[in-house]
Amino acid sequence: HLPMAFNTTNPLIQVEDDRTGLSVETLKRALADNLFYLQGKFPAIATKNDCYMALAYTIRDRLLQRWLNTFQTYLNCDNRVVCYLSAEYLLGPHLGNNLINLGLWEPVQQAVEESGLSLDELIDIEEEPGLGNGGLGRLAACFMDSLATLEIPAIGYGIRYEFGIFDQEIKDGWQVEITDKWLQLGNPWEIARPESAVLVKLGGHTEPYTDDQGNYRVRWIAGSLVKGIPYDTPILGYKVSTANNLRLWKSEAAESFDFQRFNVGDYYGAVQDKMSSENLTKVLYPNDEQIQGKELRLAQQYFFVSCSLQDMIRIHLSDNPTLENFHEHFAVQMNDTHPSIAVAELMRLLVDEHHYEWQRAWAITEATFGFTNHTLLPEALEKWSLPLFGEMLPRHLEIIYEINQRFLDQVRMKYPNDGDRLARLSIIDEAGEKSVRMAYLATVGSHAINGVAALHSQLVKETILKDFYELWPEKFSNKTNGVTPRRWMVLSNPRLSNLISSRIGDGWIKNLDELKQLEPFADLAGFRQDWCKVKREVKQDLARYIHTRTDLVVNPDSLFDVQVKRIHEYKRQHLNILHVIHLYLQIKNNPNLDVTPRTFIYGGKAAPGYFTAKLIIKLINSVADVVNNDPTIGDRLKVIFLPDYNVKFGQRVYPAADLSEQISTAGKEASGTGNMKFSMNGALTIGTLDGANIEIREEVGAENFFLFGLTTPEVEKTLAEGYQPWEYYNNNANLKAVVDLINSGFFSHGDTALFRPLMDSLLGQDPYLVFADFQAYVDCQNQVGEAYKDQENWARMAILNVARMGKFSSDRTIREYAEDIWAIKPVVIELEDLCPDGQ
Ligand code: CRA
Ligand code: PLP
Repeated sequence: HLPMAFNTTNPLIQVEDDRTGLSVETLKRALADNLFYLQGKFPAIATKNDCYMALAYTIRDRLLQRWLNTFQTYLNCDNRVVCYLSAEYLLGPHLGNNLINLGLWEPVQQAVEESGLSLDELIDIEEEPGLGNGGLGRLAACFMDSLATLEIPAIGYGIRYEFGIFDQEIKDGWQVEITDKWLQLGNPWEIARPESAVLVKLGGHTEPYTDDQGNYRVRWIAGSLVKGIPYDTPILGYKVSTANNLRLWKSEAAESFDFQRFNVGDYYGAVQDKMSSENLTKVLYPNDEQIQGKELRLAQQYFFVSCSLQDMIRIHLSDNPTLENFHEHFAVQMNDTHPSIAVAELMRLLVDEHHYEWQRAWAITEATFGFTNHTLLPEALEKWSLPLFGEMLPRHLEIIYEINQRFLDQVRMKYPNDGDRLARLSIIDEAGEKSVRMAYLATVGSHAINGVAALHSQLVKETILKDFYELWPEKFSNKTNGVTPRRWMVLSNPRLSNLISSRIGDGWIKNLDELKQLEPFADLAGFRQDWCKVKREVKQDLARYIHTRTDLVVNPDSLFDVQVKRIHEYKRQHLNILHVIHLYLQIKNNPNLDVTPRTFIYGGKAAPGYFTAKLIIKLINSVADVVNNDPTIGDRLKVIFLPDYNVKFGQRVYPAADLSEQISTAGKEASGTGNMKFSMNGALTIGTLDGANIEIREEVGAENFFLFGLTTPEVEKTLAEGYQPWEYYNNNANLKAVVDLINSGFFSHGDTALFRPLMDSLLGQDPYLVFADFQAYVDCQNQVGEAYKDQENWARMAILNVARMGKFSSDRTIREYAEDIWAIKPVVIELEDLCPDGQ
């Protein structure tokens, strides 16, 4: 129950209207009040950030009741709660999204304007929490939005990195990484809860002992202790009263000073421990789909998992006598293998600390966890070498050995005398340097395993987890990713959203399938006209933004051809730029060529240690330099690399795209979610049969999708038959001309060595079949160029794309998880006070 003093209906205590009132007058007063009392500024000397902070606090006040009521309701009811364990949450700024979900946009806009400020500017000032690398982290953020909107009891658990994904600058065409200081000016959305801190052990050794009842037990004598402090952020549902909690852990020293050392005069030694403990959550590893077997990374993973499980156990025991029914209270989903140590940690907590018998503990563990795989790329599959693992987590290594032994006994029973199979299935990889295979640990410890798009889930069963699938086919399923239409349509594209709502109402925002009602409008010339007008305005907005960021002028009537995503060879940004060079050559060779004017827009970060990806960025910028400054090209081609691709920038660029580049090598992109954001905003896709592209094409219709390239089986066959990329180079004059031009130093001021490593790798190995798909891509791009000339028909196709995107709402995805994996039902949160009698 809420303490009496906070009971809003208690007549003795009046919660000030300034903190809850929704009228424009009250909002203005609250804004001024917060500026003065929280930021400590007179309006005359307040910075834009002060005003943003004052507004953010004004909004936070108005969601607090929802947040507290939500938590209280979950404590008081018997419903299951889903706990999403994710090392990444790429949230994006909160303010605009919260205004939309609270339904407060209009009054707040008016209040802000009447206070002499601009809402757009204040929204724009917010530093985004970039606590993720890309798709996986952004997916977690969309899931949190959908969980709250669907009123599903949920807690998101993760890490409060002090430095999130680096900011990218481009200097002389190269990527330069700048540390992200998102917390520098304060974070009004979080509340620290030091009273709920937990302790986490690391290192040390284990000791067997016999307890009072004569039971054999093991105890873990830690080498060091770290304290986890939770920081809570409310995640609001759209126009419901649910505000779920996102609980992120920050590490601190268990004792801020080692007093013994301090007393003997070793001041620096005493502070040392404090510093190394705080390092744990300092920085996000900036690698997307590339493991770095670094000790600190394993420590981060274990730290947040242990904090979260201890937190769940505390919550559970506050209302239950034992942990016997823990799995009935919590469904825990592991977002890839990053939190998979959770399987061993829950076993340790149950067996060592709460003295459950192994088999009972295992049944609880298995019933608790679900595991989502997000990639098949071998370099992304997490493995920890035994010595590193054992040194940091000695008890967990013993537990994993025991899990493995019992598991392999089961396998032996089903497949007697099949040593190869045992080696293939073992959680411990015995080949080469011995290591723990985290995907296997997650699989063995979960009752449900899923991939993130139909093709990917199929490939999971056929490749990396094939033997597990044979063992337990019933555990495997597909959950195709989705994205939230609140952020990715309503917030980022208000013009289009208003146009849609003006015709079919606004029910689609919560039930995206209602977009279907737009279909007949595709045939109405008047609607198509309105559609094109909106698109042009949105493109103009982006053109203005490009101008302020790069000084380049782009033509909003040109085809905006966009590829924004992490830079990776499998995503093939280099295939895209080869096509640009091909077009450039075509025009140079035939200056009067009638080509569709295009603006190629790129954005994306490369992992700091990924040399080839960085070279691809340099190549794009080098091509841009030449093409944009060549007078014979004029307005026909422009190439832009917009630095620092992040959620904010995504919100500007998805709505403005005409063409969405989804050109990964078939079989490599598990799902993609950018592809969905583009289509939802009326871009047409040029894409391969990969990830969710396949399902997007199925939904929007093959005639409204530009398909090219080898299929997954064709890719495998080509590689198996001994792929020779240089044969494509020799046999294709277009490709040869492009490659020769790069190698001649034409884009590098005569430096013929600069792009050699990239070109040599393409000519020699080309593991992602850029050359094999080149001509098909060029041909398909020609079709795109032709199609764009017929603006009426293009608009028609774009409208049909949007109308048929219902499936790709993350609401649908979450409903599937809730029904098939978590067995969770919604709980409606009432905004009236929970205990009107003041008890
Ligand atoms: N890099 C996949 O590559 C997918 C997202 C979310 C990725 C994307 O195709 O859309 O996950 N995989 O499911 C990943 O992070 C560790 O693996 C991604 O974002
Ligand atoms: N980064 C950001 C900021 C995003 O918004 C998205 C979109 O989902 C991604 C990365 C992932 O993009 P993609 O699915 O195209 O790899």
